[in-house]
Amino acid sequence: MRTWTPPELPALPGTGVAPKLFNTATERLEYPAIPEGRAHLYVCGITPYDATHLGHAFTYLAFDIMQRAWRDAGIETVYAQNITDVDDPLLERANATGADWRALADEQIGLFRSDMHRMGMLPPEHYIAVTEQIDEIAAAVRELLDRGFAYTVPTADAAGDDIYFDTAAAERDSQWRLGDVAPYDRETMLRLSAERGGDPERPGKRGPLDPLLWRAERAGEPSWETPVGSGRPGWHIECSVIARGALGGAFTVQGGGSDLVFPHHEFTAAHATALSGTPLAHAYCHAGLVSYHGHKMSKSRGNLVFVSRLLDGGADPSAIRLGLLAHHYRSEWEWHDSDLAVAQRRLEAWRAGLLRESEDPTPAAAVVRQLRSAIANDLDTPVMLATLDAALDQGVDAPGLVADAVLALLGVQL
Ligand code: 5CA
Ligand code: ZN
Repeated sequence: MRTWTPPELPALPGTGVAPKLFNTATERLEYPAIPEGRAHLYVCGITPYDATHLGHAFTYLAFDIMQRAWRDAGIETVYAQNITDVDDPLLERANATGADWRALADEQIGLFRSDMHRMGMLPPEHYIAVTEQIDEIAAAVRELLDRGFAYTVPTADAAGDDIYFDTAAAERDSQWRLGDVAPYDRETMLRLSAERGGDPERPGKRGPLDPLLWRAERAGEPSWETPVGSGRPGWHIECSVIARGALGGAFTVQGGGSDLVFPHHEFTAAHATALSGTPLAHAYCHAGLVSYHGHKMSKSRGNLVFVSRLLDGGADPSAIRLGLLAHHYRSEWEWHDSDLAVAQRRLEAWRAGLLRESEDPTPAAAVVRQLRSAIANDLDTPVMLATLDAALDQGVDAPGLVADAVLALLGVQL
């Protein structure tokens, strides 16, 4: 899929250091492996309806900042993102509104692309829709069947069988173990599976957590003719195949919002390990979930604040970025409508501070050093913002350097 034009990214004097990142899988801060100085990042993309809300923007901004940190440290980045452009909730929305699912997806992908561009987000080098990789995904399902990691479950309402991943077989015959990614007990996994697209109660499965790999064609649903029958792929195998196809084995970071830890990232990793014998990623990083009006901002609840509406209403994209960056990417927090005005005031204060004549200006080189040390500490943007509040309140000796650092590391235009 087409992406969007990259934002300006000034080079700063000297180099930063590679960031230490919190790995969900080990629950520790780590330096994930970056072979040959190239960091490979996969971030789970949108299901294209109700895009782009501030929860989405917070997650994509976290991984935008991660790449800015790597680039400033002299590390090249290769970024892949998917689009889940065929999936139950998208089809349900299209049915409910009488829209064609393909037209809905295309319109929302266009809106997301425009929002990402306006927000100054670094675009992925590989931007891949599920519907562009059906053959590759079906081939992976075929291989899982052939190697005993998958089984069929008969259907009452379809001509063919559904296909499921055999969790117990994978634990026995591959290097993957349930819980490798998600630090949860079994009871929590069962609850999350039911809440997040799984079907632990479905009769005929070998294990309740076994996830769907292939859904046989149902009347009125889009489907593709493949070597595993006519139908469409399950959710986790899509990201597993797209990520490995774009980035290869054991890449640097698998990312997304924390609602994806289980079952999505657990089974994305399980499928990849069963297929390739190597882990999917060196680290699994997750952004905290943004709430609004007391609940997680979600399409199902409808409590959404759209980036495009804020921008169309005259909001400065840099102010929206500052409103989000005021929270550490792993924190769970609530957006209040007043947050935008607070961020706008901060942005204006910084812009004024840049022009301030001072008797005793803060050395810009020291500001850059402090920004680099904060971003290297698990992308600590609240500390970066506090550093800039203090420095710009006092005035700086080299405003151009500070403006470049703010643009390069935070994507905020002063
Ligand atoms: N298509 C799948 C991933 S393969 C999906 O989760 N799509 S999504 O449109 O629901 O979400 C897109 C991204 O935004 C995901 O990484 C998700 O974890 C993240 N996200 C969704 N809601 C929130 C929220 N309220 N706060 C923070 N991140 C969120
Ligand atoms: Zn995904």
